[in-house]
Amino acid sequence: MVTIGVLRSKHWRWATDFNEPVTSMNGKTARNCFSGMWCLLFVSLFPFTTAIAQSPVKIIFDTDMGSDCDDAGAMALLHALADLGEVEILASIFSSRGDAGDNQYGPGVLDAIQTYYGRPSLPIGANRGGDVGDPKVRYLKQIGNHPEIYGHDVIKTSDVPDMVDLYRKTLADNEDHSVVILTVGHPIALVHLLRSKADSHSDLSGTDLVRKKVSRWVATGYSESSPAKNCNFVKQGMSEYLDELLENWPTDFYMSGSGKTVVTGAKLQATPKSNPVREAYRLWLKNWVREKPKRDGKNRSSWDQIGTLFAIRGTNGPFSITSKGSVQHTSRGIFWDSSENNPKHFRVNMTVTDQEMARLVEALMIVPPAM
Ligand SMILES: [Ca+2]
Repeated sequence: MVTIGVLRSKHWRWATDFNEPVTSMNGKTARNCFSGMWCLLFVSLFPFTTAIAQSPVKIIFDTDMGSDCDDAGAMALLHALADLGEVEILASIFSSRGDAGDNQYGPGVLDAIQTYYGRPSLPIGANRGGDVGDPKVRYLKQIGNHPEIYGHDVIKTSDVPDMVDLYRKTLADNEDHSVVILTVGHPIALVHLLRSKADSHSDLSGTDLVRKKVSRWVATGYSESSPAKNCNFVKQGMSEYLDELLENWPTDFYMSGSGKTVVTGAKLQATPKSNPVREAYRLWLKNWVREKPKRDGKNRSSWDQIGTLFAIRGTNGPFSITSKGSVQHTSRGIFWDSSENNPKHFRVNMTVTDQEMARLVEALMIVPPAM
């Protein structure tokens, strides 16, 4: 509990306030708090449950579950923070190619995890297209097609609404400027959302609906200054859509690129075998107990958990923001360009060591469901 609650302050601020140091209740910045004895004092004086003073962040979770296991880890962290009252999960979206093969079972994995955490009715939407997403997945059918183990009832892409339909319904049903969109995979759904027309959910075009309802888009991707062909934003068919998305996206956009050297997952072995997140890691890492050294033993990188943590805690978590700059896309890939300044673009930075972040992330990944 100490590890989980250590960076939570009730003074929650977003957007323009990001440029200022966030002051916690004892007058120290979040970064200083984490690294010193102030942490222990803070947690001692303010138990975690009493530190939550504001409404939970409303999130649509958009994932390419299957090509890596950190998506499953991010869902575990997301649901743990939902159990703690920090986030309200509005819907989940499987936006990787859902047209054929094992990718069809992506929605089944989302439902299995949501059912494990006591949210079996949480809406799921899926990509019916086949041009964006990793065709190689390691655990979708093995989990999604086994409701007798995990107790879920959504199995395949054909069991759920189209991703754009669910996006539009969810946005229309919520207050203006209240929804955070979190993508931890290829942001292809957002391209089609912006292109969408008025329908039974809303008279607004996709772009106008996003402008009215969304407060910010947080993405896991890449934020270094040298161009790279990032998996989420450039590879697997996404690059041809990216310029259109970056040019037309109407709200603030936060890019989180940290996580490669923050390794987590081994502690999931202590959770029940009925935990589908545990199974996702076991299957993705293939031989969980006898791991390949390059994957640092039993662990895996944590890009998606870090983006998720930021989407919920912002600079009240172990993060800072770079506001001057812009996400750029060229034939060499994407990068953070400090010489350009797009006022809607923000780069997310970690303010703690890899080991400190790993401890926080993994502690959240193994919290038992609250039900
Ligand atoms: Ca992912």
